[in-house]
Amino acid sequence: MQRTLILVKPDGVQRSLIGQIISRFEQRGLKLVGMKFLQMSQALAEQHYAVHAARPFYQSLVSYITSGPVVAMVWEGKDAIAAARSTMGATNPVAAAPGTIRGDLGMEIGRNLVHGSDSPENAEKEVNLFFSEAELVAWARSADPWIRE
Ligand code: D4T
Repeated sequence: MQRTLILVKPDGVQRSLIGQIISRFEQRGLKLVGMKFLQMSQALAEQHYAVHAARPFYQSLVSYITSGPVVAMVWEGKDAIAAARSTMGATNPVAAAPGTIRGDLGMEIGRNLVHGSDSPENAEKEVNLFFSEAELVAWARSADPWIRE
């Protein structure tokens, strides 16, 4: 079973899209095991986006992600990372397929509504950055036999 960190970014919160975005992951069949609402500090944003520190868009990325509250979630499932990323759509919403979160709701790469971990290594790091193990809930979902073979 895999876990992935998903963020509803400040534009998703400000545009009242939290519920819609959560629904996409929930309806897909991923299982929610952790959730919190917070405003990211500069330090947390710099840690979260450390891999992009040398990129030209880094400063605007950090100021965007710290500009308002975010919803941080951990979703669990078989191939959760790939499943979540396909639900999110391509990084640039203009290139994202219709039916994906970014393809349906976004227009610009700098306002792309959601973040999702891109590898098991990064998922583990990112989950640990936002959540302690005690904040993650192990629970049995009654629909599981209808979602997983
Ligand atoms: P995140 O990390 O937000 O889930 O996005 P992706 O995994 O889909 O994309 P990424 O790591 O390549 O980029 C991280 C973040 O930077 C923004 N960005 C990216 C940007 O503002 N301008 C750019 O040219 C690129 C490549 C969008 C997502």
